[in-house]
Amino acid sequence: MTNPTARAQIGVTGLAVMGSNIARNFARHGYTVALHNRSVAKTDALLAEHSGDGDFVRTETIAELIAALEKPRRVLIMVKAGDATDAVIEELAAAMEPGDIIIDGGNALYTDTIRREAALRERGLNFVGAGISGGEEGALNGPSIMPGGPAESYESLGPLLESIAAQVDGTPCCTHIGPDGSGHFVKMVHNGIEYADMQLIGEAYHLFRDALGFDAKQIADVFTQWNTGDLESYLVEITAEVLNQVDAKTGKALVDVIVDAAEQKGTGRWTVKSALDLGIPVTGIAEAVFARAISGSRAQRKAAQGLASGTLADKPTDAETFTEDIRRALYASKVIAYAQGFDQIAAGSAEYGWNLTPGDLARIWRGGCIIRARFLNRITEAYDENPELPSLILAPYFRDAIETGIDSWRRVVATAIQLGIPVPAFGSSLSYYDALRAERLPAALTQGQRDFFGAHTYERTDADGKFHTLWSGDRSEVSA
Ligand code: NBP
Repeated sequence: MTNPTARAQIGVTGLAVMGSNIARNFARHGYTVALHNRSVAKTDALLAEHSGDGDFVRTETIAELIAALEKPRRVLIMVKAGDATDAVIEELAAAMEPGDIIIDGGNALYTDTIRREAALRERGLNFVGAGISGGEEGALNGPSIMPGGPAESYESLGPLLESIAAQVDGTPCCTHIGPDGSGHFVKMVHNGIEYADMQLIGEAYHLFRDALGFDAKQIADVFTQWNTGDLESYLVEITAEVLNQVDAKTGKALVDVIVDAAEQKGTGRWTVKSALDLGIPVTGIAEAVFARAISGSRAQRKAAQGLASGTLADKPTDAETFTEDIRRALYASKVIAYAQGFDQIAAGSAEYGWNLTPGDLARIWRGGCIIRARFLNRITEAYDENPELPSLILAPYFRDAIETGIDSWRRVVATAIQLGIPVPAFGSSLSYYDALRAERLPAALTQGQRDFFGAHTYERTDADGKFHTLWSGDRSEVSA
């Protein structure tokens, strides 16, 4: 007999900022949503404030939550990532039946998702690790959703997720990413790219402030202007808003009274750790993570103030030209950051056998998420045209964009260095580009050194095989 109370299409457990907004988003799209939170107060607060959003079922225990759901049961977990997620999964799994679906929408580490998916599969349950981007606002009005897990579960779950996701040109910003941890892996790299994008914008701001002497309002105006062109994006848009904000207490630009020490929750760090394991140079993302760490080393920074700068160059006098140089440098560096992120996705896909489609990822990042940008249409087009693209910078559009901006990019990096302004992301992106296009890198010397001290062997330009030299003046060479 059908349980008459089992009428909810989806359950949400974990009703803090993200969970409550996603639950409301489901309800606004006509779904009956069973609500659960460890402490009932959050459930009741949601119902008190937002019951008008749609049809909710209030539950106090996991048993009640499970009983409120139609089959196959679908429960979205939106709790703090880590141990809390494991605890909630265990409680849900114990109460569920084969074929039911557990979705983890938190920021889980993808290797945890791989482990959880395997364990739940053994128990006949479907586990979907879904990356969700867009913060509080996106969760309510349409996030970008990156669900991994078994393809069968997407048949039942996909339509619900696609209906609450952001929509761009009639396409939902949600698609089945691939097996097990792929959704959270892709979300992790998305966050890494977000770090790089924010760092590059920060460096541009720094140059405007210290190389051109612009105040926050002037810089805000530049970003507002840039948001009408190729750089149009959520991050550029909110940069202008942040810079325009006036502090109610002092009347100054708020940005000038905020402590200059950036925090991080860890997804950028995860991206870099994973890239190191995969052997992929995500220099822009790594520099962004390190730049936040430097900014947060407050005691060290205080102690280092007043250290010699050396002789600094004069500041640029033609503000208009230098502004355009910065715009081009920002665009080119951003292309590099995305190219590196997509390289990491390709490497992760190969390592774990996920068979990911890069063009689809760019497509679902066009709306809802923090890195949404006009630019992503170009990435989608590039991968649609050539899914096997060896690097995004080889796609004709991006190749041309870099060619147009290369002189500006070099001027910006050189000027910043001569003025003592740190530009780690602009600089490392340019070095990455130069390294990639170099005909001959100094790595031949590195190989010689490695063979010298460790007999690690090297390859020759004129013969196949591995070689080892008996160094120290002896010219003999032996095949390894
Ligand atoms: P939080 O990450 O602040 O987590 C708070 C929620 O976790 C509350 O519902 C809390 O229940 C529950 N919880 C905790 Br803490 N320990 C628990 C346990 N042992 N058992 C059961 N429930 C437990 O919430 P959030 O900021 O809404 O984020 C939710 C997830 O979404 C996180 O994984 C986050 O990384 C991810 N995310 C956040 C954003 C964002 O912009 N904030 C964006 C994208 C993804 P309680 O009320 O009883 O304490």
